[in-house]
Amino acid sequence: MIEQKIADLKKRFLEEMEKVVTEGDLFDLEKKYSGRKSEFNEILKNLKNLSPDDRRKIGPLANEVKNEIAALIEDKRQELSGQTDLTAEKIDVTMPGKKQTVGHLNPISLVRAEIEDIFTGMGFEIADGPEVETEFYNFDALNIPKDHPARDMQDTFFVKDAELAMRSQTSAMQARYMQRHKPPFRIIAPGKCFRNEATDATHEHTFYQFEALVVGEKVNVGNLKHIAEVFFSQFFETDVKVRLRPSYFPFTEPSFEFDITCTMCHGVGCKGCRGGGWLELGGAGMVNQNVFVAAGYPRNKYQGFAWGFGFERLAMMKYKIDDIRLFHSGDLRFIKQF
Ligand code: FA5
Repeated sequence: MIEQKIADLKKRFLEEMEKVVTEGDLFDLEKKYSGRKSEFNEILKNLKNLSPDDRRKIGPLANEVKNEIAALIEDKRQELSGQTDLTAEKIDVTMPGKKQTVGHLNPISLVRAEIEDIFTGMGFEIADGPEVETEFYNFDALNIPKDHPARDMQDTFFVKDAELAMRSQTSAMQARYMQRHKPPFRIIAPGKCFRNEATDATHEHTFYQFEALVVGEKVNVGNLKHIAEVFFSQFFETDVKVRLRPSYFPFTEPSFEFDITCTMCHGVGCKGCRGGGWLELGGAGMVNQNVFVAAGYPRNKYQGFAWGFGFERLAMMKYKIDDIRLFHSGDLRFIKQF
């Protein structure tokens, strides 16, 4: 009799299982067939009232069916939860995306990345130095005499109560680097410089320069000119010629003012170069032997060239920007163009 009851129960369970659609249905079914108050549990509870013989027969059968039901319920649960996840994770690939606003790089950063790219491509290393400098590196090691006007408070920002200055030129990196490295080497040193001057369309109190310094036993002015021409031609993506005019810097001998052919008219003369065909770019020269000595090298063993150009000037030429003050203005109308 009991065997029949168990068989019926199982049959009913299987029939009802067929109809289970949701996790709620399954929950009810589980309660009905294997819950504490289920018919099945009643049967199990009553096993103890059976004769030992019946108990031996019915006990294992009841347990078997009980486990079978539990396993089927578990399988169904897995199946249903899998389905639920699928619907929850459904992605509508046709939905339009959310627009992400992307920031813009300041043209100075663009120019810097490009300069570094071109020079590392030519085997140069990038050197970095402090923006607050000692007077030694900013002036003394550069052969700048104590009474030189650049040391005047009107030109340089000094740090109060300390023999420190805000670096007024990246040339301050020259002796710093040379004290730690032996020639031959070629580096560029890009970075911020500060000068105590009134700002106008072409001057800022805070601006960027990049120093080039190439030292070896046979470095000459021809190397300076050639490397500069290769660099500028790549940077402006056009054929650029370099012109050196005599000038004076305490840390170079000879010293040059450095011009390049106008990138718009290629030297013919146009509005951009005020008809001259040339654009003035910065200072350059052969490293003064006094600088080598200050950095700890023997006199007359090495030769080197150096230059210092302003980033802003290059960015202004490249992107046709007519006021240097725009770079640090924080004006989004400006920055969003890059
Ligand atoms: C120098 O600073 C030298 N150290 C350059 C040098 C290096 C010569 C190595 C020889 C050997 P000068 O003061 O001319 O030179 O500045 C060089 C460039 O820095 C300028 O041509 C300009 O592009 C930029 N610059 C200088 N002052 C400012 C300023 N106030 N605002 C923006 N750019 C500036």
